[in-house]
This record gives sequence, structure tokens and C-alpha cells, in this order.
Amino acid sequence: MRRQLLALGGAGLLLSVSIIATQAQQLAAPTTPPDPTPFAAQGTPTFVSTKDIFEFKALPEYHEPDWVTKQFVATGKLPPVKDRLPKEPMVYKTANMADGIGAYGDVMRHVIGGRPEGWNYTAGQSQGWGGIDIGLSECLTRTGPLFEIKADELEPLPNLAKSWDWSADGHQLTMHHIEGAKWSDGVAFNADDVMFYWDDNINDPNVKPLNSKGADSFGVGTTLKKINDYTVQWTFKEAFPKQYLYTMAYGGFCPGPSHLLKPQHPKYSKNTYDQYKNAFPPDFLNIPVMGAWVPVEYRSDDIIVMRRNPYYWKVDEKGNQLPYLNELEYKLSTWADRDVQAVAGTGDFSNLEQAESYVEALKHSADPAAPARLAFGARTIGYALLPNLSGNGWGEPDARGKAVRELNRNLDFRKALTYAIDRQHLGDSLVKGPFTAIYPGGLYAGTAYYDKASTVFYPYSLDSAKAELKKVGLVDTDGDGIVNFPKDTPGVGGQNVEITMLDNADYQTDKSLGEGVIAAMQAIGLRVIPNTVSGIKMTAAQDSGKWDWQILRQQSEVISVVQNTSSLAPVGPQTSWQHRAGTDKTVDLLPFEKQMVDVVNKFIASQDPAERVDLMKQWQKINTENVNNIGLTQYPGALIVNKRFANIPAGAPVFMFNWAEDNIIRERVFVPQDKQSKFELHPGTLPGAPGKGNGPISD
Ligand code: BQZ
Ligand code: CA
Repeated sequence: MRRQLLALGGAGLLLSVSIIATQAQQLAAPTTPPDPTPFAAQGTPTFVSTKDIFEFKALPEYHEPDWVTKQFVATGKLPPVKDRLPKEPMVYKTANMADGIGAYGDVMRHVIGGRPEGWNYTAGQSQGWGGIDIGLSECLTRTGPLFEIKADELEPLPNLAKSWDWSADGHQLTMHHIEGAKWSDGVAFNADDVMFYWDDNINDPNVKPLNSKGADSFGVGTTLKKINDYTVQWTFKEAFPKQYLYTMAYGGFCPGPSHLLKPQHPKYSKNTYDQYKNAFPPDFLNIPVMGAWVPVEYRSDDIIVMRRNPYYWKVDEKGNQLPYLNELEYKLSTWADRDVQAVAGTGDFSNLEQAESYVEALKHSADPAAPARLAFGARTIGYALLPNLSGNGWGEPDARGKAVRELNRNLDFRKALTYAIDRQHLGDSLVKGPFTAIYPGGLYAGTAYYDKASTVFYPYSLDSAKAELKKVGLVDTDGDGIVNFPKDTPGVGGQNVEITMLDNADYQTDKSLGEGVIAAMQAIGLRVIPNTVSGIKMTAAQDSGKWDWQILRQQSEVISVVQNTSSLAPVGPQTSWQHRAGTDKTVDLLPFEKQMVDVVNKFIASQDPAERVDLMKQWQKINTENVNNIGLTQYPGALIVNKRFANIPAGAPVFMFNWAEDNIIRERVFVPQDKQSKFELHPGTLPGAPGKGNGPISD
């Protein structure tokens, strides 16, 4: 209650005291979020154990497509298939394949909105997303297919790491890699590839592998050493930090071909780091991979074509070397076109994730004659507005940027932002109907660790938002509708507040939500300047810290918690989306962030499921009560796959531990003989020798 003494001027007049009780702004009381409208996901997985999906073992005989034998083995271009496979290849179990043993042939035609920077994923280059890097870069473990693993057996799937043993005290993890597997150019895969990735990329501060959150995402102080050609040993500060096995999946530890990369690395050459990163441009073809298909053709802004990897180290129970599909294509278009082409049947696959196109896609797919199957999953697509919480120089802000970051670091300011967002209206502006749900921030409703009672929701209230702004001294002192910095703000005193907001230019949804935020903030006198960046530049822009706010489509940590756990708090200098080390290499944590770091580290170190559930309730309360970020909306994605494909797992989510391109296990997908298309662009060819301008070879 503020009292103001007003002296009514003039003699004789009684000094009258009029208490101007500014309507003591009753802030809208924090509450819990409304329950999302029920939305039934279509198709449910059959929950299994890891050993039901695959095991590593030698089989009595192996097979390959006839044309490979005739054109390549018979002509001495390739050794027999049994010599191209490891001693114990990964054997996929038939019982776990929806349509059983597959037939060789045909192509899956992807359409993507990204563009390849080059093939050096290890040095941080994007290949354009949309499943290219997911397929190329096999990782130590694999988590996409975990959606069908029994909850009480949840642990990352073996992949390049075929097994691992913990020491009695839990501080050491001995990891055994697959033995005798080869890169797609026939060169042996071994621990040198793993150590090069760890020593000269993850642990070289000048290099940041794509999707990596840095060495600390494997635990501060973690070390790795080579035991022999197929064995490495991790040493962790914590005991039994099983969490880090998730970080060794896609996005964390996917080693590149060190026989090609190492000679280009500045430590072993005269190259600069930039030259190293750009040493394998998109037209360097047949880059050696461990994945099922190899890039054999690149036409800028047009298409990438990939052909089967003749050394792929996975087979079915009959000994048929995988993949079944001879070819993968990635048409270089837009993300929205991916939906259109999948529904129309000119493309074969899409993750329906832009809510604006749901009604149209549903209408077309409802027709029984529609070429593609469309199946909605749970609400695992969502967005938040992230304030940059660094106060010590991440992104080298100017005076204005510094002033905005000081505001970002002020809870009253963050509460103003969250009060200012009408989430129901925002969701409806994307798509009407049962899809979107109000998302306050933190973990998504409907996911394993979500707890509504621990979720603090500040409901839409313009008055409360304005009152909070006033508390932090933001008032429109020159009457132009935009609040001004307080006079004593260094460098920008008295100026209108202007905020830059990073947004992904490649999605209509990201732009729509950006516009929604700009309008909401205008209503409380904040001017937000959008900085929309295309996907190719997006990762670098996010990592640069040169932004005040960011619209982020959230990743698995707010769905599964166990994937990318270290992104849930600034546990290390590079792990958080919104608060990384400043110019002095430290992270200037706010008190609530210190609590989140502590809770996340306890979660990572805990083996007790009940304790982990409780720790995530604590995390959710600290995160949402302190408005760590401003949740916007949450909605379901749908998987669209052309009907000619078989072995698409029932209930495969568009996004959970990873994207559907990983979840559906594409190397097992096939087209029955009688439905095969003639769409292959390079039939009867295999990858040629790695090199600029090289391409596929036919015999
Ligand atoms: C899925 C995915 C496969 C990245 C990317 C892209 C990048 C982000 C995110 C998605 C695309 C598709 O998402 O939208 O459906 O195919 O590729 O990787 O948005 O800009 O940085 O995190 O995965
Ligand atoms: Ca003003």
C-alpha cells in the first residue's frame, strides 16, 4: 500500500492528506496449469526388453542383394559379405519386426528444410537435419527406439558400444566396442576413432561437435582412456552415473572417421580450425560413415542421394546384411513442403510438427486412397521463450544488451513476461481444436516425471504484468507506449527498452509464436525486435549467446528427462540453452539456478527411482516458480509415412528420446517386393571412393 501526501495548495485550506492508495495491485495468484484437453495418441507400442530387439552374435551364413554379389563381389571390387561384417554383427530379432524379414530394394524419399554445410559432423557441421545426421553418424549408444522399452528396464541401447561393465565403486565404466566393423570405405572402426572424438573434438575448446553440450555433459572431470583397439574406459567423479550413457547416444557421442578427419585437424596439420571444420564440403562425396547409407550425390538446393553402405554392420536373423532399402534421398526444400509432399505421396516421410498444417494434413490423410499413413502421438512438441540469464558476458552484449540481461536476471521481470502471455490464445492462433495445451514451462504435462502439483503457473494477467514491470522501475516516461530504462541504467538510461529475440526462420510455427510474443509484449510496453535465423546458422547463433531472448522448440530433456539431462541446468559452462560461461569462463549462477544445478547433479548421481521422481518434482517447482523460462505451448506431433513401407513400429513417436528418423529404425524398414517403386535414382550402384566430385559406382 503506497501512501502519498498531497498538499492542496492555497491559504486557509486545510492541508488535506489524500492517501492515493494506488490500487495495491493484487497480482494474479500463482496456481497450477489447467489439465490439457485429452488427446488420444494413435497406436501404442508393444513394450519389450533390449534383447527382444537385437543381440550381437555370429550367424552361420550371410547374404546381400544379388546385384551386389554379381557386380561387385564377383568382379573383385568388394570382398565377400561375410568378410565385410564384424565377427558378431548386430542381429535384429524377427519377432520385434512388425512385418518380419524384409525384401531388398526401393528408396525412402525424405524432404527436408535444412541445407548441408558439409560432412564434418564431428567439428560441428550440420548436414541439414531431417534425419541425415541421425542416419550417418552411428553413436556409442542409441536411444530413439527406447519408446518401446519396458519402463523398469530403461537403459540406452548398445550400438557401437556393444556392452559395458561398471566397477564395484561405480566410478569406472569399461566399454566394449563392436569388433571388426568397418567404415563404409572398408577401413576398420576402432577405439582410435572414439579417442579422436573425445580428445581432439569434445575436449578441444576450439571444436564443438554438432548437438554436443561439451565435455561437462559427460560429468565435470570425467576422463576416457583407450584400453585396447575395442575397449575404452570412462572414469566419473560420481558413482554409477548411468545418465551419461544417454549422452553417448545421438547428439552426444557419434565418432567420425578419424582416418580422414585427423589429418585435417589443426593439432596434426597446418590447418586452422575453420579449415578443419570445412575440410569436407557437401560436394565431397562418399564420406566414410558407420551408418546404413552413404552420401553419393549432392546437388545444391536440390537433393542429396545416399546409397547402401556395403560394410554396414547389422543383419537380420537370416543373415541378410541391412539395410533393406538401397537408397535414401533428401530433397532440399522446406519443412512445410515435407508435410505437403508426404501427404501427396511425392515424398515418403514427415514429422508433422507445424500445428498450422494439421487440419489440411488430416483432411487429406483421412481419404482411404491417401498414399500415406498419418498417426498422431502424445504432446511432445513444444516451445518456450528463453531469457538469456548470463550477466557476465556470454555473447559480449553492448550496454543495451547488458541492461536487458540484468532485467532477465530479475524474477519480477520474468514474472511480468509470463503474466503477459495468453497461452490459450497463442495455441489457438496456431491451430484450433484439441491439439495445443497451455505450457507454463519446465517438464511437459503427460510425461513420465511430470507432476502437476509441483508446476507453478502464473495465469494470463496484463495488470499483473504491468505491476511487475513497475516494480523493476520500467515506466513509459516519454509517453510513446514503450517503457523506458531507469535513468541510472549504464549507457541506456531513460531510453526505450528494446529486446532482441532469436527465432528459427525455417518454420512458420516458430515465426508465428515469435509474432505472438512480440504482440503480447507490446501490450505491456516492451519492444521486441525479432532476429530470425535460418536453420544452417541457428545452432551457431544459439551457441553465440548474442541474443536477449530465444524462441526454442524444446528437446528431449523436458520430455524424457534422462536424455540431455545436463541441459536442465547450467551444470557446466556449455550445458544450458540459456546460460553459459561468460568472458571470465565462469557461469554467474542466480540463487535458484544453483538449486537447479544441485538437484540435477543429485538426479544424475542417484540410482533410486523414487528419489529421482522426487528430485524432478523439486526441479519442476524451482524452475516454474522462478520462471526459468516462459513456456508457450505444447502439442502432439504426427508421423506420416508412405503406405508402401513395412516394419514401421506401432506407436513410434515423432519425438521422444529422439526424432522418428531414429525411432522407426530405418535400416529394418522395407518395401514388399510386390509394392516396390521404380523411384531409385542410382539403381545398381554403391558408394565410390571418398573424394570431391566422386559419386556412386555401378560395377
Ligand atoms: C526432425 C529433425 C531431425 C534441431 C531440427 C532442426 C534444427 C534444430 C532439430 C525434425 C528437424 C525437423 O529438426 O524439424 O522434424 O526431422 O530435423 O534431426 O529444427 O534447426 O537445431 O535440433 O532436430
Ligand atoms: Ca517510452
